Amino acid sequence: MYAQLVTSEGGKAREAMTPEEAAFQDRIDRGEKIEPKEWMPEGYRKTLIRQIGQHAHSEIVGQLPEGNWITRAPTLERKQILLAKVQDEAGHGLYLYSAAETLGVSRDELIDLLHAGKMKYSSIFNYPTLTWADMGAVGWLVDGAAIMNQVPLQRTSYGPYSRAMIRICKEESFHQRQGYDIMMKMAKGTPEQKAMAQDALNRFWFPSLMMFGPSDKDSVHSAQSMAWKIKMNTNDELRQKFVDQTVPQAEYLGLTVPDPELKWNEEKGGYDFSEPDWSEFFAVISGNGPCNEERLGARVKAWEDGAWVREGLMAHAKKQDARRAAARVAAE
Ligand code: FAQ
Repeated sequence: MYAQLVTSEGGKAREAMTPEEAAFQDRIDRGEKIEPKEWMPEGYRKTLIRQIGQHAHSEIVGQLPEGNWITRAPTLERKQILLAKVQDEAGHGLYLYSAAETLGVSRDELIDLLHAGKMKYSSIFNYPTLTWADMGAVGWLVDGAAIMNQVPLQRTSYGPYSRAMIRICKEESFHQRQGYDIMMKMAKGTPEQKAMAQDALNRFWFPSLMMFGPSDKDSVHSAQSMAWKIKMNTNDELRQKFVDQTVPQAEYLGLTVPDPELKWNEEKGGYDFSEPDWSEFFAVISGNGPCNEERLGARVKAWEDGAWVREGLMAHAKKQDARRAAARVAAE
C-alpha cells in the first residue's frame, strides 16, 4: 500500500500518452477542475494523495510546537489567540484528510502510514520552540512560508484540494499577522525581548526556507506535478518570493536576517541569498531532525489515548443506525 501511495510517475511526453491521458492533459491545460468521480491517471491520483496527505499530516503535527506554549502564554489574550490558532490547524488537517479521502484512501490508512514513518510531514515541525518569541517566528515565518506555497494552490487542478485551500489561506493569513504582532511587541520591547526575537529569527530562518522543498535541480516531483497543475510553481520560485517579501518585514522589526550573503540584486529585482544546508534538510526529512522522534511519539500516543473516544463514537453511531432502522420498520 505504501509503495502504491508514494510513487509518482515522471513527466510524460505527449507522444507517450494514451488517448485518455492526452484528453485528461487537455482538460488540465484548459484550466478545468478535476472532480472526484472523474477519470484520472493513476499517477495523478497517487501524487495528490501523497501531497495532500503530507500536507494534512503537517497541519496536525504542526500543532505540537505551538501547543507546547498554550499553558505558558504571557497573557490571557495571547493564550486565547494561540489556542484558536492551534485549533484552526486541526481544522485544516481535517479538510485536507477529507479531500484526500475523495481519492479513495481513508483517513485511518493515511494516519497509519504517518505513524509507521512511511509518510512525511513538513520538515519545519521537527525543530523545537524554545521561547515565547518562537511563537512569533512560527506565525510570521512558518505560516508566511505556508501561505506563499498555498495561495497558488487555490488554483490547483483538483477541485476538492483547491476549495480546501481557499478556506485554509484565509485563516493562515490571520495566523501570519498574529505571529508578526508578537514579533513587533518583542522587537520593540526591552533589549532582552529584542534579543529573544533575534534569536528566534536566527533559528527559524533557514528551516523556513527549507519548507519549500529541495532546490529545483533536486526536486523529483516538480516537473510532472506542474504539468498536472498539482503544483503551480517550482520550489525555488516560491522560496525567492518568500525571501523578497520577508526581508523588508525583518528590517521593519529592526532585526537582522542571519545570512551574510543576503543582498538586493537590482538586475533580477530580488534578493540574492544563501542556500539552506541541504544535508540538514535531507537528514530531517529522513527522520533524523532534532525533534522527529518526539513529534511522532506524541502523535502516536495521542492516537492510542484517543482510541476509547473513537470506539465510543462508533458504538453510539451503530446504536443510532439500529434505532433508525427499527423506527423505519415500525412505520411501514
Ligand atoms: N518537508 O520533489 P519534491 C503548514 C519531500 S503547512 C518534508 O520537491 P514535492 C501550516 C517531498 O515530499 C506545511 N518533506 O516534492 C502550519 C519528496 O519526498 P517523497 C506543509 C519535504 O512534493 C503552519 C522529496 O522531499 N505544506 O505549515 C519537504 O513536489 C504553522 C522531494 O521533494 C504543504 O505540504 C519538506 N519541507 O514538493 C501548521 C503544501 N519538501 O514524498 C501549523 C503542499 C520536500 O517523494 C503551524 N505541498 N519534501 O518521499 C507542496 O507544495 C509540496 O509537496 C512541497 C514539496 C513543496 C512541500
